[in-house]
Amino acid sequence: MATMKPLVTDLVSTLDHVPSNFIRPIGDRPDLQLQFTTTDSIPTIDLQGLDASNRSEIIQKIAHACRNYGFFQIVNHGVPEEVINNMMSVSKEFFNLPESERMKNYSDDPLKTTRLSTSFNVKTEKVSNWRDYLRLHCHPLEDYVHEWPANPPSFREDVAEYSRQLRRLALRLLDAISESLGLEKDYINNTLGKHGQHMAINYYPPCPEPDLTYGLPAHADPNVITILLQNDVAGLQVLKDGKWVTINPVPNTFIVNIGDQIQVISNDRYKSVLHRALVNSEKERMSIPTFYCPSPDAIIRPAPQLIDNYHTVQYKEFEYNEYYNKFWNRGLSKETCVDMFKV
Ligand SMILES: O=C(O)CCC(=O)C(=O)O
Repeated sequence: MATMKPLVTDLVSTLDHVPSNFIRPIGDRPDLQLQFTTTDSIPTIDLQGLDASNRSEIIQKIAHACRNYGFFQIVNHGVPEEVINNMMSVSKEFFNLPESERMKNYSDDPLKTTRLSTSFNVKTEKVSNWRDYLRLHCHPLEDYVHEWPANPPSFREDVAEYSRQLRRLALRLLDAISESLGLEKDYINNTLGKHGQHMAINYYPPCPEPDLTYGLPAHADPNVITILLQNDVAGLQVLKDGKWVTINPVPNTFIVNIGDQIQVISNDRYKSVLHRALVNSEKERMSIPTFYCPSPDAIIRPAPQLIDNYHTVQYKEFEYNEYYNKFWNRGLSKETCVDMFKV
């Protein structure tokens, strides 16, 4: 029976309606009329010269974007175009594999470090999302690469190279964000313990009724920063001053957003902002977020340098593990997880 198929990818060819478990309540549905009419966007920051003469100017731009948007796009980021193209092609090839081949990687256990799954957390959620995803842990690479899919044949090599490049980029951005807060360059780096790096390869098949469901509903990211690559199909929206702003795809550009842990470390100077993914009836959409994270045992707290009489302490201290488990088990929600850790 078609509805027994676990992945949306394998359901879609048999459907001309969205099954009832995907339908959002009225009042919580995307407004597709508005989707492409907005001309607003997020700042674009050119990283050329970040490690040399333009550093202070770029850091000021980063501070402005983190304070006012929680999101920015980057160009001249140093990741070779070929590495990006290989990552996108091998991901598409993976989702085009026969169902039996893809399903070798399937699991609905959020604790598994390599898994193909669907929606968000099928064990806890009431309404499903129009998304399949392959989730991978990427750092340290040698601990995880052997778990990754062996098919397509170049998958491990292409994804490993992309992960190395993205780690380098994430570390440069963390240094810059640290400095933009007036902290030592390595303050955030040192807070993260052994560091973690995860990746999702999100696959959103065309949807027969995209006005009834989401690829992913509004949520903020639980990690430190996210660096997202999207294919040439729009769908990502960011909340800015109460309005949803569509981030149209620009080739060879990454979208960076502040996660909840920077909101905590910055003692609320920077905000982890709600975003969501819409689907459409014509084209498959793909997005590949790299989630840069603390190690599970890292202790997270507001930086003492950012606490004073005007900025009283906003969060209690916690272990990242505790935060991350709460995030996965409570479901995606407009009430961000970070509020549960307020003093
Ligand atoms: O598909 C997108 O553009 C957003 C993905 C996202 O927010 C996520 O995977 O957490």
